[in-house]
Amino acid sequence: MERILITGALGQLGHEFIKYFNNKDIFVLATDIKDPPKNLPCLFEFADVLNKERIDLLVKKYKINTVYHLVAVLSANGEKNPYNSWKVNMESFQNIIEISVNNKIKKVFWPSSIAVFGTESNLDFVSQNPAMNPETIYGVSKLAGEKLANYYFNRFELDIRSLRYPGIISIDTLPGGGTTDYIIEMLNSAKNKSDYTCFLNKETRLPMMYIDDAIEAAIKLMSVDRKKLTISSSYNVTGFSITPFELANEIKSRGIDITVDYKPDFRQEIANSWPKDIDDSISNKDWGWSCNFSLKKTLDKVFN
Ligand code: AKB
Repeated sequence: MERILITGALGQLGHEFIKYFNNKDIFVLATDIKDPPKNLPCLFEFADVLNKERIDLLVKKYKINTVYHLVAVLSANGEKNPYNSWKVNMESFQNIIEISVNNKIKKVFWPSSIAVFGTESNLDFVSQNPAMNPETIYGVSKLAGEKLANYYFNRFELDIRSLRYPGIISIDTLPGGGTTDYIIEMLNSAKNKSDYTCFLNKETRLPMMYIDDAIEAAIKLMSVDRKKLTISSSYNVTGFSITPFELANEIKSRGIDITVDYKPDFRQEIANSWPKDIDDSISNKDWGWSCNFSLKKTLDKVFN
């Protein structure tokens, strides 16, 4: 029987994982450093994952055997304070690793990102293991985390599983401080019938994925027999790729009248170092991954 701890549980992914596990009647302890909403359907404890003793205590108290460690400062926010981003992203992961080894945690899920790539990665279509020189502190910390995952699997057989997420599209729960956030902002503007100023230029192609696919991918990866996994760092996954201009046209083709302006800011440079498209065939081969949500199906969900 799984007993799951989710850190950073009130973020974009956390909310959806809680919903998913709640529907399956699985025990979940959600932790975060923010106030939980009143209707959170699971146990909640305030806990800063930089406080190792507190997390260790909660793991013992609630007999946790699986961890979804979702705490992260995303790419754009990360550039505002790289020192703090490294601390939050890496010290928290190192704490979770140590606690997991000491408490014999069965499995850890930890999201990586397309931010691990860089301009030498053949960005038109990145393979699973190209040259990787990330240009953001977020990307550097995610790549370092991937190396840690690989190291601790080899050293202690700690079963950490990870996906390199593209931009994740959810409407109910907003992300915070990412470079792919424009897509959610534009979709929300369209839903609210307001115009939108995009912080990326109109031709910036980036990979995206609908939230249901993001959850499904993680659950699938977490449930497969470890022997099937040939990668112990992080797996490429994607849904579809799109530019802001193409998205604006798709929205308009649904009869929604939206004016989109383009005023690229510092996030443009980040996006320029990220993939346009991703080869996720190894995920397909190893654990049967394929996305369910095309662009059309995603927009049907968003606008229905
Ligand atoms: C970001 O934009 O920073 C994130 C990501 C792709 O990891 N959404």
